[in-house]
Amino acid sequence: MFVQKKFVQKDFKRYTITSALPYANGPLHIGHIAGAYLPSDIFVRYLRSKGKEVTYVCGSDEHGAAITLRAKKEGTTPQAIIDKYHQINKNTFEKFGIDFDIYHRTSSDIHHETSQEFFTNLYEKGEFVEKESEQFYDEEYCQFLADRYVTGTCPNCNYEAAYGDQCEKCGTSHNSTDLINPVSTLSGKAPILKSTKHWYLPLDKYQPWLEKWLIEGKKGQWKPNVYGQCSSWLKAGLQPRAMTRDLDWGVDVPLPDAEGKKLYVWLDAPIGYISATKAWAADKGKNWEDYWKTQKKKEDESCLIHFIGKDNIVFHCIIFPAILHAHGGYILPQNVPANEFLNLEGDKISTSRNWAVWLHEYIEDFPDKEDVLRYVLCANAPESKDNDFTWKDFQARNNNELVAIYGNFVNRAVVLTHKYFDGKLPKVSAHEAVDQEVLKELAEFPSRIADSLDKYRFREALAHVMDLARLGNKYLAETEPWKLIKTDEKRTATILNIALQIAANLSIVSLPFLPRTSDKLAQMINLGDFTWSDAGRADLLFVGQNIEKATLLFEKIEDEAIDKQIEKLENSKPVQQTVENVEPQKKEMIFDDFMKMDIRIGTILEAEAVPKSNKLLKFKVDTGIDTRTVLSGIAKHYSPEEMVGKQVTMLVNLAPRKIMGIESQGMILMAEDSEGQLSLLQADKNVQNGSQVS
Ligand code: B3M
Ligand code: ZN
Repeated sequence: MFVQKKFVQKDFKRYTITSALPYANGPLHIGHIAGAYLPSDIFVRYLRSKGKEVTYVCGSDEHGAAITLRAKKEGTTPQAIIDKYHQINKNTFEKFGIDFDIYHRTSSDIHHETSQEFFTNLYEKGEFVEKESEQFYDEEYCQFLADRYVTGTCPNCNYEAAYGDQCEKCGTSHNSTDLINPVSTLSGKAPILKSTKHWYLPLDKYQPWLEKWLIEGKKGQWKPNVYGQCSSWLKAGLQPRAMTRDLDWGVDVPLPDAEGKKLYVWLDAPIGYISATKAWAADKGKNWEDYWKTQKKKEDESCLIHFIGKDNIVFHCIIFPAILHAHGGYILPQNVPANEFLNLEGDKISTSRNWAVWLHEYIEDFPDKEDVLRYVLCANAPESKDNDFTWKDFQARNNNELVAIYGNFVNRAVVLTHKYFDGKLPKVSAHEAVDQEVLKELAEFPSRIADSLDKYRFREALAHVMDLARLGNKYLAETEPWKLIKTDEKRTATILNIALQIAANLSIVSLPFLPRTSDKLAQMINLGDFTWSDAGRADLLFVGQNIEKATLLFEKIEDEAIDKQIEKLENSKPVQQTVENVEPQKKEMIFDDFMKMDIRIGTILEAEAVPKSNKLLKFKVDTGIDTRTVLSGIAKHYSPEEMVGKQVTMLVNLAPRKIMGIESQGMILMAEDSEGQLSLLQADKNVQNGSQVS
């Protein structure tokens, strides 16, 4: 666990919370959720439960090469791509209970205007450096290669598939011409260099300011993984970064001499948080500036927090703050609690390899179990290092923790109250030592959980929540009300009252993590409108009030459901087939022997059965060299009719042989499997007869 020595959670009166804007180029998977969405949603629900004013914004990032490349891959337009995935992702977030105030779009007019206003503001202040420079260009596609259009070896860590603007492995941001062995993702060829004009943000100029604000100001407050990355970039020295691109998709550069130029997606995307807030505020009759602008009095300023994955650190901690600072009048992030990556079954999550648990599929496969996934992703969150999600762990955490601890405790307390007290909250009489002890411990939980949450230690906070359920179970196990009822009804009443007060507390403190469960529990015990500050009290439920019949908060997940998921994943892997009775490899031969064989592509002109043979077919083949007769033992596998017109692969310089009185002038090549099934070897497209095979 990281140490935050100087950490002091200042109390802000207003919070602006953002989650990274996912590219609208594909659906969401558990890695996204664990990184930037679940922690923020937990934090927002916690702040709201404390009565804080919060606006929580997110939306689709709809610009950049991520979108245009996807459109190319799906054979459609960028507009069709963003419309499709924006809707899918918006629905998925809603269904999963990620409670944004707005899920906006960077293709909206208000966003284009807002980001152009930023550009113009910086331009007019002379903050940009205008520079003509050589950039990569694909000659075949007649296009400059911005960002993801070019890949190559990272100059920092040698990762071979780094993008033009960023290496996703080590997180550094670079200029595309820094890449080693660059390759165009359009043509697959090495690009040429061509001169073009762009506007650069002189990050080197802001270095001293960043050192003061970040290195001095955030020490001990920001998570070590975030702070560490930032300090090493600053140590290496910042370089100017182009803020414009030669592209035909994105926000236009608002200058008269900038035909065909767009804003760099990483300039406009974070401004998307501001435009989302503007759209939300306009709708709600609020003033967006309260959430983003500096105020006359420091204490009136909003607390800005960005939740992101580690690959976005440089943009949120260095580039965006530099832009906000250069613009002026804006608050800066108080914290950027970035998470590391979540792996899946020991392997990196990958969209292209379909190695992922897709959220929309989870919601379908496990209806009403959103909280289970929230629980597992939080309990296992990649907070300080990369972590692994496995289906077995998912099942174990559900069955052994949610069902056996949380669900079991609530169920026992509610069922016993119905059994002995007709579903009415029984009265407390004198407290015994065991009661005093449990009530003292109960009172300590809310601040313990809050303390972890204030430090963005979500796993730890959730573990405390589960400890409260454990405390409840332990209390029931020690006091044994099911035995006591026979001899001491008064005492049993006290115990069940206390147990249900613990359950009421459990509902309050688990609300940020398990919102649906918290709600279900609150309804079951008829808990009134309480907030975080009420947690710890033992009088949240009133003597005589109704307790509803117990319903299960969690259900056991059987092996079958888990095996199905594992199988689904396995099916997305290419399988290595090992065949048992495959023919052993023949003796090694030299290249010259291979070169002696003259193999050509030919077309079958005529085909007929050979009389008295059930194996042989006789063909007339156009070999490109001549037309000749060839016999082949494939009568059991192909009819003469289906062979006519087919292209075949043929060994043409095999010495002629007489078979059943007919001379065969070559051999048609075939694959034979271990069961003796034959199939023709064919070129994968029509080729000229006489083409040589080598
Ligand atoms: N769309 C990159 C990503 O999805 C980018 C985040 C933007 S946050 C302003 O990882
Ligand atoms: Zn790298």
